[in-house]
Amino acid sequence: MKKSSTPVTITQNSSRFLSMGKVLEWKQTETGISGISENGFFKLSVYEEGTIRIQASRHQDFDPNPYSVVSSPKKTQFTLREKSGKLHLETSKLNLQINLLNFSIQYFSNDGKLLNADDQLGIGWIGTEVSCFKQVQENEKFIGLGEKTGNLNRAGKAYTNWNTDYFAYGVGDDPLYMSIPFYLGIHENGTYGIFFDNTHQSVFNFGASNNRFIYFSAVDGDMDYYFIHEPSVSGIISKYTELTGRMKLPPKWALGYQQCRYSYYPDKEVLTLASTFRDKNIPADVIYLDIHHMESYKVFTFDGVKFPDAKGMIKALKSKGFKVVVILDPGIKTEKGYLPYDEAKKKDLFVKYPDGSEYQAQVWPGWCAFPDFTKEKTRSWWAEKMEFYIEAGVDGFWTDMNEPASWGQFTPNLIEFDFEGQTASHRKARNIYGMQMAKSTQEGSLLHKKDERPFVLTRSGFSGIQRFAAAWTGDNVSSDEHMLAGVRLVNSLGLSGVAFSGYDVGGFAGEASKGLFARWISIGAFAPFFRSHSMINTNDSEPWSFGEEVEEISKNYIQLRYKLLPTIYSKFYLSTLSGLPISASLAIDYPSDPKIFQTAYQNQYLFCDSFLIAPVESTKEIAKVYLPKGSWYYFYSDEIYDGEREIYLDTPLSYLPVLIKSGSIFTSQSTVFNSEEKHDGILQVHVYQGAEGSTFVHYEDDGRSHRHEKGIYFKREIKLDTDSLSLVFGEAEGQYKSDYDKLRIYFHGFSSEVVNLNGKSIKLKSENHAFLGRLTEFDPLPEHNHPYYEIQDLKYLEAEHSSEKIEITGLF
Ligand code: NBV
Repeated sequence: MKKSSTPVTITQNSSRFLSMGKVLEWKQTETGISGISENGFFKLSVYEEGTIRIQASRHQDFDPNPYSVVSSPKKTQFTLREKSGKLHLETSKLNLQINLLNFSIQYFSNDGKLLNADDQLGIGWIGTEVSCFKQVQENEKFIGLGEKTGNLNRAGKAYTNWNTDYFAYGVGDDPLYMSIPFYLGIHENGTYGIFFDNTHQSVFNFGASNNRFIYFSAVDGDMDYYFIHEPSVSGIISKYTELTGRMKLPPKWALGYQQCRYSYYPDKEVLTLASTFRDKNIPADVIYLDIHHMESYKVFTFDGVKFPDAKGMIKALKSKGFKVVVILDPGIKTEKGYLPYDEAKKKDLFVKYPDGSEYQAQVWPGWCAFPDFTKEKTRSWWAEKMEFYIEAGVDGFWTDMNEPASWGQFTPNLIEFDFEGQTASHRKARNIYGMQMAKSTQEGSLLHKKDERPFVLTRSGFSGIQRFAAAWTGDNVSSDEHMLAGVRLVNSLGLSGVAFSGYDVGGFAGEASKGLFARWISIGAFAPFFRSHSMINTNDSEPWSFGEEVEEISKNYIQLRYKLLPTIYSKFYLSTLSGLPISASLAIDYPSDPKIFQTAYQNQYLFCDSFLIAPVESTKEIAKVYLPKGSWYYFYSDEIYDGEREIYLDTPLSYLPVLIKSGSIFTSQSTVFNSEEKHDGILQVHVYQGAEGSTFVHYEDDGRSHRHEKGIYFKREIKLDTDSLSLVFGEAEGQYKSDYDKLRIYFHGFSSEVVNLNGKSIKLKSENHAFLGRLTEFDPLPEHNHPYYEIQDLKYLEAEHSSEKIEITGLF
């Protein structure tokens, strides 16, 4: 194209839509294209073959976005040519065609299929509001967007990203606490992802109130989005998390059961709580101290009356095998003489009005000032202050109210944040505030406990939050619909890069019925983050608070969680490498199966790859479950079902519908009562016969330090090959000695009586195997007996467990 010397005319503050308009100039750059159109500046950068960043701005200097993206463009081959009024940018995976008349872009896969196309309105502005309009492809489904209520398929609805403190939100309400402006489009031609890197309030409209387009927009800032195309949904999530980062391996105790309440106090009550878990043989790892641990809700204090010897109490909890997590709220009481306030004021670390005066709002402690977590100096100050808790023996941190929340819930937009030295108003900084508080808290833990992996749990966050914290879905309500909505929230967070998340089991607000608590805890046992929590002034809500039957059901499922820790921990490890979720919506592996999007089945998910979980209301005794392709084993009895069909399953409260994918492998261990307790030394390996095999990665390390980063781990692949009918344990990698000295390999669905172990013929043993214990029959009438499932005559093999290769053949 001929270079134009026409200067760009920028019309300010138009109240009408102003599109990019005609491209006036463009040039090839090292990583892509940059240019000028009638109404804006643009830049396209090839990050890698399948990832292209598109920026459009009213200003020559594009807005820097310092928070979410942690990777830079990789050196990637691409070609650029101009043909028939279009610019063609091509990589080995993508072919972009940019219309020079209106800067609208079409995205094709390398085999020429249209993946995504801008509406001819393309990108444009109304005042400062920037939008990108896109056509909808036939039968297109939209998934992701993080912590959003509603259906798995978001088509037809619009969502706002504006981090909001929302007590007892409704199951269709929006926005909630965390914003992740990333979604995936799925249709016949393929799958793609779009991450809109703009921290301002944004809207994603997937076709609400119009039949022409979908769009995403933000109240200010640039159009700055990443288009990601890979052949699979999982490939796209992996690339998105390559851009925005992945979680670090959490301490193993954070995968155990956690007990919370607003609030447990005084110290005696906390100690009794701990003893009750131990007395009742209900496994648990963590007890939380909510806001009543503080003196007048002042962070970095302990209430001297409720907790006269906090250190001593924490020591006693530790001796019972408990870890302690404390809540941290950002609001700092504006009280002269209260050191954290005086210090932060003196050091100029608070959020301010544009005239430099301190911004104050009311929260728990009364009038508060707010640390400006978008400022490096504030983050290090906060991190240093955390010594107070760590010195007392606290193990983990829970950042709450970090939207930030305040009474009135209407923060004035003019207040200012440092934004890494590029001062920004609340409009730009709000959505990032919670994530920076979580970052600073993670840094604090690392600063004072150098050898320990941090655990931070956050309510608020933005794209990239997975690098710093686990997330929970805030103040839910004790109801069946909330229980199921929580599953969808967690699955959606998983689609959006946040693998480590959970909900308040039992519901935060309101009262759970016996049945609801029982069902919820059984579902929660299959959530990445597993914690019960409840609101002040509600009934007790511990696993034993709902009577003997619910206590036994809870115990069964919590014990099962601990049996499955070897699988869960291994999956967490894999997730640190791939960014893929622990609880995976079926849209990841079965995106082209329309059934999985149906209301009846959209809550189903795969936990740790092998477990198909079908969450079901507490009031249902029978449920319809959809089995995707393949065949599936009823977890508790090994009854086998063909896939691609709906089945009916009995769903007594004591048996959540769980099915195991044929051909898969998982590991388990003997019951332990906290994650650090010694098991019996036997690694149980469950192998399921199937048409297709699989590879399971078994991973171990010390569970708490950073030594695994220096190679002190034990890792091996266990492969079921259905062609050679063999099971091979590859030679183990790493310098950690496995915690297991024996193997017990269970063969589900196989008929072999004798197998070959490293060339030696071995006769298999067998047992009746139960994953859950039998419930006590409290009612003397036999017709009220609880169902009980065992796998009859399950064949198994015992072997030594070392790091050497093991080969088992002769399976059929
Ligand atoms: O700190 C009290 C609660 C906490 O228990 C809950 O989990 C948070 O989401 N917090 C909100 C503050 C007020 C709740 C009404």
